Amino acid sequence: MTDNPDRLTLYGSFTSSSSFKPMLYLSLAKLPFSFRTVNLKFGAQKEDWYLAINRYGQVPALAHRGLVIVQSNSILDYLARTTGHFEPESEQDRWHAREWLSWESDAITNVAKVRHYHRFREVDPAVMAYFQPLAEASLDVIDTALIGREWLVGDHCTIADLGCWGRMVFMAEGGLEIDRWSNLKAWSERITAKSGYDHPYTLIPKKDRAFDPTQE
Ligand SMILES: N[C@@H](CCC(=O)N[C@@H](CS)C(=O)NCC(=O)O)C(=O)O
Repeated sequence: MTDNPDRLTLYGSFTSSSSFKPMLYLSLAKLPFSFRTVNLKFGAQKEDWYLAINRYGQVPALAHRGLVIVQSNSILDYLARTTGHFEPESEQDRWHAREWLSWESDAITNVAKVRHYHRFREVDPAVMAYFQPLAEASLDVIDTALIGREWLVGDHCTIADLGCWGRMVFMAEGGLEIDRWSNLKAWSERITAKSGYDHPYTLIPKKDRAFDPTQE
């Protein structure tokens, strides 16, 4: 696939919650883009061609108009700024959404860790005993923040919702049952009901693919 520099190109993997976040944005916003798969199972993220794109050797990465953006929350920020979707209305709320993204990379990342240790890498039980309460505490924070509200910021779905939900989307694979958090569950159902939503294993292709929603 030859990448046109004016076309959004997302690099990612279907098992990756970090990849799901920008993928979800692009799918819900119905934007045209190209997807390039980076096979984590075979270590493609550490190959020279990909390290030249993402110095951290991780997915995702976004290429657009000669720029390369890495780190899923920076990508969400970039997409919101350049395409205008899922961006809060007021200046204060735009910062508020970005505060959530910064917090999620400290806190909800523990949900991703618990899932990773359940699903991909067996760890000493003491490691799990450390991360599990941190993961649960982050879900408690989201659940409490959603009392009496539909969305984390303002009155509509923003990058804060996509970033936080996207990172916790595999929580069940970590043994974290969503029924325990009723506000969080109702919020997730508002997101999953959106046109263009699908589970990461379905939404994120396993091979390179072009998405052209207006032509489909
Ligand atoms: N803070 C990064 C985390 C990225 C990350 O952890 N990516 C994982 C997949 S979810 C990855 O590439 N793992 C493979 C590796 O680290 O070698 C982000 O939000 O983009």
